[in-house]
Parts: sequence; structure tokens; C-alpha cells
Amino acid sequence: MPDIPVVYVLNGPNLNLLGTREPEIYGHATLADVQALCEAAAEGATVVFRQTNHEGELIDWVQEAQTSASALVLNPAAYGHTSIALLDALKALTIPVVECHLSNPMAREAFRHTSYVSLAATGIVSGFGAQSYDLAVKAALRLVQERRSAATV
Ligand code: CA2
Repeated sequence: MPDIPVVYVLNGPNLNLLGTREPEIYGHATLADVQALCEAAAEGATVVFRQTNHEGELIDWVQEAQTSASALVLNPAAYGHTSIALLDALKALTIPVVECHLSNPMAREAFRHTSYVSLAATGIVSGFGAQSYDLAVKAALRLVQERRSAATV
């Protein structure tokens, strides 16, 4: 029986406010709705879903993912634009990393056009609102599957 994959879905600062403000940018779904969406997208795989407003805690969880997860979906929120420490933590991972954003940062202010996280991400899903997470979890699981198949040939 194959091991059940574990997908860490980590969320950065202010995403706890989702659904309460700026619905024109981030939509009406709450973070609890997004978690439910990720669990549905995982189709039986285990989802570990967390949010923090603290950079160090996010980095601790990224480090934890290396030993406890098969893949990481990360919405770094504003830390994606600012945190070299987060990038360094991501560079130490050997599991697939899917960067995920509700909005499309490239279509917004210039300061959102830089993503340190992208330098370490396998791929990026952005601009689809809460559906970005559905796509990101599915992409992460596909990457896990591909790696497992490649390891058995
Ligand atoms: O589009 C995304 O998912 C972002 O990662 C969201 C970040 C932003 O800094 C990135 O540029 C793009 C902001 C998260 C804050 O979320 C809020 C949600 C509702 C109300 C207030 C903040």
C-alpha cells in the first residue's frame, strides 16, 4: 500500500483576515473555506493547513515540512516580497514547493512584482482567488506522484 502523501499548506501574515476585508481583491471566502477547499482538492491525501503572522514561525514550519511533508503549498503573503530568510529556508527543501496567491501580484503595485519565494518554487499559481489553492494542491500532489513514479523505474 503506497504511503498517503502529506501536503503542508502554509499561509503568511494577514491571511487570517480573509473574507472580512478587501473582497474586491481577495474574494469572500474565509481562511476556513480555503482550508475546506484544500482538503477536498487533496482527495484523501493529508492536508496540514496553518496560518501565521510571524516570519520566524513560518520559517520553522517550512523547515518542519522537509521531514514531515511530501510537498509544500505556500502563500507567503507579503513575506514573499520581503523575506530572504524565508527564501533561504525554502532553498533547503528537497520536496516540491508550489507558491500560491489569491490575487495576481504581477497585475498589482510594483512592489508586489518581486517574489523571493519564486526563486525556490517549483511553480506558481496566482490570480484565481480561492481556486488558486485548489489548483496548487492538485499541482503539488501531481508533482509528488511524478517523483514517486520516477523513483520506481
Ligand atoms: O494574493 C495573495 O494571495 C497575496 O499573497 C496576499 C497578500 C499580499 O501581500 C500579496 O502581495 C499577495 C496579502 C494578504 C492579506 O490578506 C488580506 C485579506 C483580507 C483582508 C486584508 C488582508
